[in-house]
Amino acid sequence: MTAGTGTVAALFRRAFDAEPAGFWRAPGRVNLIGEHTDYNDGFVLPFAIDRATTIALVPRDDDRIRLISTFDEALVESDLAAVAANEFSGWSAYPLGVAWAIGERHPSAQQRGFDLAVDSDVPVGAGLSSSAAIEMAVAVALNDVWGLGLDRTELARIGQRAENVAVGAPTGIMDQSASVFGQQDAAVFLDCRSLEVRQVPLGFDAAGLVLLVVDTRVEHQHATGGYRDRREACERGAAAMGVPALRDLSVDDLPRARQLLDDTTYRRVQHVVTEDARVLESVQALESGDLVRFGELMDASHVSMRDDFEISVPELDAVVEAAQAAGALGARMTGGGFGGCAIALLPADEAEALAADVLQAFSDRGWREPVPFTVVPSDGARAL
Ligand code: GAF
Repeated sequence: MTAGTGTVAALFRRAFDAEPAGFWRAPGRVNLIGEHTDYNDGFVLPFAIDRATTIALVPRDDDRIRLISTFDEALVESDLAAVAANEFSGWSAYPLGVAWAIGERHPSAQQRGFDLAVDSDVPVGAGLSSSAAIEMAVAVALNDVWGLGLDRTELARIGQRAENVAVGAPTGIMDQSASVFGQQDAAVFLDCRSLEVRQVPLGFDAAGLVLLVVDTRVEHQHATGGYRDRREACERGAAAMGVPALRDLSVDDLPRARQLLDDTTYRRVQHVVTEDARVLESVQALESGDLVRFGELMDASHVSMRDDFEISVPELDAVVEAAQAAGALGARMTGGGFGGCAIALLPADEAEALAADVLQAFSDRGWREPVPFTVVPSDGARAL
């Protein structure tokens, strides 16, 4: 048996009384820097983490689809006609949405039914892209068993389309790209307009550093509310400035933006424009081994998200403040915001003390107990 497939293999056998044709795995992600820049055609720098969704799948000779997951162990039944009609409910929207998006983007693909079991250790609702992990595991698996021959950029596009249409969350392409392009010890530098990818070596381990993630357990949703509102503000700002996307503005355009835009829209625009610049400078800093400068950029990114984009929450700010007090090189919230996780880059031998400080700070304020853990940059979606 392939390492780490025991749970999903057992579930598959129990549910379908058969052997899977194979196993596939796709990771979640943290974003090091570049938040809410992806849907503005800008730059992002996430990495794939060592937490992933593992699936077992067998293609069928008919059109039936059966799904089961370790989340609830309830069998979901569907078929290709329901998929083509975009009819999904609950968690099955992620895997079935991928099948739908393949059909939409590649009408000549020979689709057949399948039996699928899913297991994941990416925390759900924590902003570590548990959804992209399922989407990309299913996308690489169907690419293999249906013989589609699609490249990784296309698989990421399919995942994003599933998320946007089947799940209904107006998200960008960062999370799916991180999940398919991840590499050990490297971040994924993505230009979200050209979809060009470059792996940026991180060298945290060699420098004696770790990336600590703190899941605040403040839950967020991107299908509704603040995420959609921020995206609309960015589109309004770009239209008022006469550009296709905020990517097309530089910091030199900000004085004009301040004159043209209302205060809130201006601050949303200022975040995105300065964040794109911070991503580019971060790549330079990391490639020249200047981890101190990179840490400063992380801190500045958090301030921009807290004050201008207004997507932080007190729990995320508290983690960042505790990290800075503990001597982290840098710290920031990561992901879409309104809850989820914060990250801190700090010496490995100080991570435990910071985790204890954070637990104490949350307990003092009567907040839900957070979950701190370290992550390492890992390989992207693949067959096992
Ligand atoms: C979420 C979205 F899914 C991404 O596309 C991205 O916009 C991110 O929030 C914010 O940077 O993870």
